[in-house]
Amino acid sequence: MGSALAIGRRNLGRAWPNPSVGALVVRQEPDGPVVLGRGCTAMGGRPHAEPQAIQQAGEGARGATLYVTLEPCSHHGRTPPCTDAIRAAGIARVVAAIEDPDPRVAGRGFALLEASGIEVTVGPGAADARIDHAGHIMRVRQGRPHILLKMAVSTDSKAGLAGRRPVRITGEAAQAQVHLMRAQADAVLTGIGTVLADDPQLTCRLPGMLDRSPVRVVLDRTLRLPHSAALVRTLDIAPVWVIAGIDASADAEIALRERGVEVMRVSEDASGALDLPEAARLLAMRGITRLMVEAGPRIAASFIRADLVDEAAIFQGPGTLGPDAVDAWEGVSSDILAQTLSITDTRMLGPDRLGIMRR
Ligand code: AOF
Ligand code: ZN
Repeated sequence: MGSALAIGRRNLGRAWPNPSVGALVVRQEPDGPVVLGRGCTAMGGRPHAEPQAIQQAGEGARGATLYVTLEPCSHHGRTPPCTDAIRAAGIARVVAAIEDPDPRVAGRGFALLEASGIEVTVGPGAADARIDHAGHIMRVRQGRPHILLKMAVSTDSKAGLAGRRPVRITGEAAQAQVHLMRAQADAVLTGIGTVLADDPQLTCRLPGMLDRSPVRVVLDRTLRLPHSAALVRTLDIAPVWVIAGIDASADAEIALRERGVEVMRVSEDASGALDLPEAARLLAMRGITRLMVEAGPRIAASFIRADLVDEAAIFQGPGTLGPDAVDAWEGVSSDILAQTLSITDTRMLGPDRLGIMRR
């Protein structure tokens, strides 16, 4: 199952709207198990993992065991049910990490397999599978993506210098990790303030991985996104979706659309800011399962206050920025995060410490 999970992780960030599932066809030989086929949900979600692993195994699949990180689907969706392919191939046993919460499946896959005399085991690798499929589970159960908040903070809990002068908080290894996280996200969200101040690309610039760049989402209530922004100039690499308020200028929307930027609108909350739960629902409706928030302290604080942070990646650099610098937590104490999330992993990336917190 560990191998199936590793294969399944390959398409995190590009299998959406589907989960990135891993599957292995294994035969027990006298001198140990032999892997006959491997599969991972393809880009855009089709084909599913199981038929690919089964096809690779060919005739060898007859009587073999299928390891899969999610319950095989039983519904006629964009592809025929995986349970059909498993039965037709003569697989004798299916070992799955977790049940698929999609209401079209939800246990029916297992029931169908058992009804055709296939032995079913559920549970090995479940904890890891719940993390890998967190986006799918959240989208199906709550109608919003799994949200990862990325923050870079100094030792004195500052996020940047006042007056928006650029400052480097973390080093190269941390930057590479951020780019890897972008690759594994379906979409990365930032605010128009960050776009105007830093002009980021939000692409994945690890060598050879530009094509793993996520959809770039900008919260831009009044449609101030300049056509000259790096985001707009890199539309050939990955899409840009702008979330605007209901009252934003229609002319600005048309002009951005003509440049190839997608514009969507959400209502404003009582404080006049964009309604974040509504924005999250909208992104899920468009198929986003894994959202990474890479924004300034104000947006980070709003996501925390709205209880929309499922996972936090806090990169802490070794330096201090001093009392005049911008507070990383904008009045929301990081203790609030500690009330809903707990630290599951810490590691050093060169001089920087990365802490991962999860629900
Ligand atoms: C599997 N194997 O590799 C994946 C599954 O629209 P469709 O037909 O692609 O179905 C989408 C649903 O299939 C998705 O919501 C999830 O429940 C399941 N994903 N199932 O058997 C796979 N990616
Ligand atoms: Zn399937």
